[in-house]
Amino acid sequence: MDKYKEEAFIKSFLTNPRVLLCTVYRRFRGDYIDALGWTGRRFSKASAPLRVSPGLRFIKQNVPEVQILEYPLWHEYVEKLKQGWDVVGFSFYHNQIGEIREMIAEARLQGVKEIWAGNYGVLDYDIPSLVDRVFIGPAEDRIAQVFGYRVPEGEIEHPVMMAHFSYFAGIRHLTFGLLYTAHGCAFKCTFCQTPVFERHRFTINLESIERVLAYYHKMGINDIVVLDELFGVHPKLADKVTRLFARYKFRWWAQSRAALFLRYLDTWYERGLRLPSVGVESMSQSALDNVNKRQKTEEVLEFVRRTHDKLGMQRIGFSMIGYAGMTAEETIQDAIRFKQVGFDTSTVCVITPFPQTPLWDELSSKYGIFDRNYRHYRLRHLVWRHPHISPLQMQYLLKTIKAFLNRPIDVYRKGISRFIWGGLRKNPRDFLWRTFIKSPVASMLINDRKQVYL
Ligand code: B12
Ligand code: SF4
Repeated sequence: MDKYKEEAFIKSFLTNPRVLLCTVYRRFRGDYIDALGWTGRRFSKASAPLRVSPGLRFIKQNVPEVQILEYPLWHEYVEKLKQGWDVVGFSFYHNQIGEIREMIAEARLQGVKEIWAGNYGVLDYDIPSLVDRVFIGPAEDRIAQVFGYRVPEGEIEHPVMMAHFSYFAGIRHLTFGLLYTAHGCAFKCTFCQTPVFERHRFTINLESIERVLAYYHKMGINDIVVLDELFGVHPKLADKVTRLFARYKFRWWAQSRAALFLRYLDTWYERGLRLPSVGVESMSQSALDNVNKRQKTEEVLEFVRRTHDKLGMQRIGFSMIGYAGMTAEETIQDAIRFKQVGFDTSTVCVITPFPQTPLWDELSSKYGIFDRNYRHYRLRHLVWRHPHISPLQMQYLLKTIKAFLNRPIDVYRKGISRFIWGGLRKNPRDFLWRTFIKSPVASMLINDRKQVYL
């Protein structure tokens, strides 16, 4: 804590409000967000239960006066409320609004006077009428001001946050260190809320990233997941961060655009990139242009071609179905073209209009959004009146295309041949040691729920 922050903390100590920030509750003990929920999990039992909230960890790291509660059971939440709070705030996504409404009602019942709402769920049009204060975008600075100091955008510090991963049967095989290096995006895809939610673009404080990476290394972590939507869009920062990845010999996963991966491919591969994920969306150029993706299908083909011989690399492609201009037959043809591209894992979701996006405006005015059930906003349901496809047909298409894209035999064959065989060929001793001994042992010893602030 710097001197200014320390003085402000001491000065405001006696008058500080008691602030509790909380995620959605869990329905039962084993109920967490599965970070792999978007893959065709039928083919594999791989899972990654997310038991930490990146948003809340970031706030606590930078504003230590708040208390955070991550994925409590309902009774734990009620008990916590009884401790008496001036403010209770909630961090949630759109699909969790139903549960958050129950939590708000309980907090009001217990006499909490001020309720805050943060994270992407707040873009829903009903939220301002349910809470006293809405926070759109990163909230560290605005919350710090409640305690009498500031956290300027470029000085936001990174917290420790980790997620366990299981290849099968829920047994812990490795633990990912999570990293988030930059807020905001310069693109404006019509289906995406990021341009509305994150109005400023800025990077996370580099020294704090260094501290966190050193800590992950000390804990025996081998694998890093970069949560950024568009890794590489800040080249200087990406260069420094990837050098650190190389120093610690991390294997890392990042999502970005095909064009950005192509620009840095060889350097990043040498520095440990093993799981690049690309938002392909569709292999129809007119569908891409209609959602303003600003991506050429040739860039995707080029990406897959140039990564083909990279030993140990698993390439993941994300696609969407339910474009207004496509019939069921055209949707299937698009899926066939997507499979032919040759990603090692291909994922598919249903186009879903989220509040305050251009897509929401377009679909509600032209066709009508008939399904407002929050739980259906998980990219698996057709919630608007598609001109050619019914909701039931869409369910069937989603199921069939998922199965078609990821036939178990292909997934295991490619997984084994590219990741395991590729890793073994590149550096057998190191691969065996890190994948089958160091990672699982470290993972058994790590408690991801423990809050660590460096
Ligand atoms: C990592 C990630 C995930 C992870 C982890 C999510 C998690 N638990 O936080 C996983 C893979 C699990 C995931 C899943 C999904 N995700 Co997601 N995800 C992201 C991603 C890439 C980064 C989020 C992140 O960690 N950011 C870093 C932290 C520091 O930022 P933050 O969370 O925004 O928190 C800041 C502010 O929001 C605010 N804040 C947060 N909480 C609170 C609380 C209070 C009280 C206050 C005051 C402020 C505040 O301050 C924080 C610090 O600055 C975003 C895209 C993006 N650019 O943000 C999409 C994104 C949030 N996901 C999205 C979607 C659609 C989904 C899924 C529905 C997809 C699916 N097919 O199921 C699921 C739903 C998960 C669920 N609830 O069941 C959408 C929007 C979601 C929405 N509108 O509800 C996004 C925006 C992607 C996109 N561009 O469309 N996701
Ligand atoms: S989908 Fe990705 S590239 Fe497009 S606006 Fe959203 S974050 Fe930016």
